[in-house]
Formats: sequence, structure tokens, C-alpha cells
Amino acid sequence: MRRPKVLLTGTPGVGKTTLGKELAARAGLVYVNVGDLAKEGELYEGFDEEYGCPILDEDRVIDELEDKMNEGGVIIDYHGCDFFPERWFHIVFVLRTENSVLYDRLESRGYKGKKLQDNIQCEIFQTLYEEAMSSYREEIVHQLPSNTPEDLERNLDQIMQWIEQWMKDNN
Ligand code: DAT
Repeated sequence: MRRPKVLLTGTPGVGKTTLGKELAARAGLVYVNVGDLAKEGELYEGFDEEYGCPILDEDRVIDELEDKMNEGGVIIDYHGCDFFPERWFHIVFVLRTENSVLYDRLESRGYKGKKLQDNIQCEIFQTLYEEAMSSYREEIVHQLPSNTPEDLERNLDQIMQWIEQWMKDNN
């Protein structure tokens, strides 16, 4: 049976993990958090002094994920998307959050100063949306509002419907 491959992307704090885990549970798909995967496997290639965080080794992340991606039935969660092979994904969702809401979420996560400002700017400049639009066919890239619990429920319903339709069309 063919199963879909879904990418959830967007600025840190927009709700990718929350949506991705619940979606995986409801749809019976595998959820992969690329940040966690990199941490577990130490898939890094240096350290960013400015941000005080390790730099992702994109090639090793791709090697690590290749088998899972060949199987399908995967939800990938990451705040970047231009280094994944284009052929990997059937659909890409970019979650979007209003600045003031995102500010509060990131602040309560302990972000402050430059890191907080840069992430808010990333959302204002819709950096991830543009990255997704330039990395994948525009027809498969969709923005979803992610401000409230109602948004979360609606997004879950919508993506579940899409998954069911995809399964019918492809099996
Ligand atoms: P990300 O994985 O994009 O960094 P997250 O899933 O960890 O984001 O969510 C960040 C915080 O926001 C977390 O406390 C849960 C909350 N949250 C996520 N989606 C939400 C929504 N639609 N409505 C209200 N709160 C939400």
C-alpha cells in the first residue's frame, strides 16, 4: 500500500510538533522531528557561535532518513526545508502564527534577545513560506493558520481529509 509523505515546516514555535504528533497518531503515520533526530545521532557539522547552537549536517540527515522516506507514511517536522530532496514530499504545509502569539510562545520557551527577535522576524518576512515555495512545486505548498486550539483542530481535520483522499487515489 502506498502511503503519503508530508512535510510540516514553519518558524520555531508555530506548532509543528503539536500538529505533527497528533496527526501521526490519528492517521497511523510515523512522525519524525528532524531536530531530535539530529540531536540523537549528533548529525552536526560545527557550531554556530552567533546563535549558540550546533549546525545541522544536512547530508547526514538525508542519509539517515532515506530508508523511511522510501517506505512512505511519514510526517517530517523541521524549521527548514530547502535541503530535502524535492521528490520526497507529496504535500508541504507551512504553519503560520501571528507575531504577538508567536512572541509569547517563544518567550515562554525561554527565548530572549537576538534569538527571540530573529525568530519573530523570520515569521514576519515569511521566510519559511518563501523557502517552501522555491523548493517545491507551488501546487503542493499550503499555508495553515496556527494561532488557536480551533486552528489546530481545523488543520487536523483538513489534513486527515487530504490523507484519506490521497490513499484512495493512490491505492
Ligand atoms: P514547533 O514544533 O513549531 O516549534 P510546538 O508544537 O512546540 O511548535 O508549539 C509551540 C507551543 O505552542 C507549544 O506550547 C504548544 C503551543 N501551540 C501549538 N499549536 C497551537 C495552537 N494551534 N493553538 C494554541 N497553542 C498552540
